[in-house]
Amino acid sequence: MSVHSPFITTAKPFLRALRGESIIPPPLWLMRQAGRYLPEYRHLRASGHSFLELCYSPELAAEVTLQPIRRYGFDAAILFSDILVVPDALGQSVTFHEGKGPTLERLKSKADVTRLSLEGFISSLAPIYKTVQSLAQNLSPTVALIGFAGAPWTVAAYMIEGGGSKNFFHAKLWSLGQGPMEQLMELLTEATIRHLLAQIAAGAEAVQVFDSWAGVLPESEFYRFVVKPMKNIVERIHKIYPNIPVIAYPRGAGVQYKVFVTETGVQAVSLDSSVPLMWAARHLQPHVTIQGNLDPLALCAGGEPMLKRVQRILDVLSHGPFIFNLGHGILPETPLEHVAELVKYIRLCGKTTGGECCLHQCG
Ligand code: 1CP
Repeated sequence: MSVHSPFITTAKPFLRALRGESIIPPPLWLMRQAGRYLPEYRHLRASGHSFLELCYSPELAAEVTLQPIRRYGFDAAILFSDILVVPDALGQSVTFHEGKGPTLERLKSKADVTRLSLEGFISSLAPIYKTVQSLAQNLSPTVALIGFAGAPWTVAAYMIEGGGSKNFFHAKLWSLGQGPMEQLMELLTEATIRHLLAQIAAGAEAVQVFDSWAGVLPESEFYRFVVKPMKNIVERIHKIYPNIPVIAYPRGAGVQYKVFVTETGVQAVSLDSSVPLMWAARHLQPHVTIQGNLDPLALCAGGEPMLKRVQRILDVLSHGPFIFNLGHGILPETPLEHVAELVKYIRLCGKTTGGECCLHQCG
């Protein structure tokens, strides 16, 4: 953990965990914690703002970022934005339809990739950095601020498919040489690095890189398009900001989480819900901080089925550096009281680890 400097002290439990400390109870935040499950977000969205308008309005984006912090007191706030602001700022048209997800003007040829440009990229994203700046100035002293970006492969997949996809037919063909994949990956890696550096310059204290579709690639393409770009991103960030922790989320990587961790130099990995806990404790946690990995459906279910799974995660992972989170984003259908129940449980019962489930004593 090369960025874990002994000279830096912080009162923020989230940052301490990222620097390698085991913290009891563990710090907690949830992927997609700002968004459609919150009535205050839906209210703002219903007042006529498009999703991208929210992302590019510093005042509104800061407000949405803070909504889940006010309601639940999480240990970290993640900037309200989206991974697809990068293609938008590179010149590809991106629109979001409520309830349907994003639509992009599909990349079909080398000429389409060549038309994209880094010129003006950072100035197009300037409102986002302004949001980060205002959040950094106004967050409470115990809450950390996370900046983020999509990883090049996942963003490329949306750009090539023109939106979400079931099988990533076109993107995978590009990865096998039937499209200008190297050119697109090079552009996206550079754009991702610049976008993350600008968020850090504006006050982000850690960054998370979302590779939500890493798991659809076979071994050799996983190495070329997931591991290699991530290693490059970590190196470039640490050249300028050696103490900023990088968290990666290579969803669906399975046993390849191990090579990902040892090769990329990240400080933390976010685990999807399919990763076995004992395997992660044994093979990953000695090298990096672990984040995760409650199934978002267990949070939807709530009650004892959720709490039993939460306790098992605490029992297995709280002995090393660990941040509690979900295995994927919170679902819009999630009842608010289940999130409150989860937070209360982690704060109270996360204090005991090692198999002493206090399901009925602390509640
Ligand atoms: O609290 C937060 O996390 C809010 C900030 C945030 C983040 C980190 C949003 C807001 N999106 C993301 C990341 C993101 N966006 C990912 C990576 C994480 C993941 O796998 O969930 C991905 C793949 C996207 C792309 C995207 N944007 C989708 C998924 C499309 C698909 O393939 O299914 C969707 C639905 C969006 C829109 C979006 N982004 C964020 C919100 C709140 C919304 C809903 C917009 C709305 O209708 O109001």
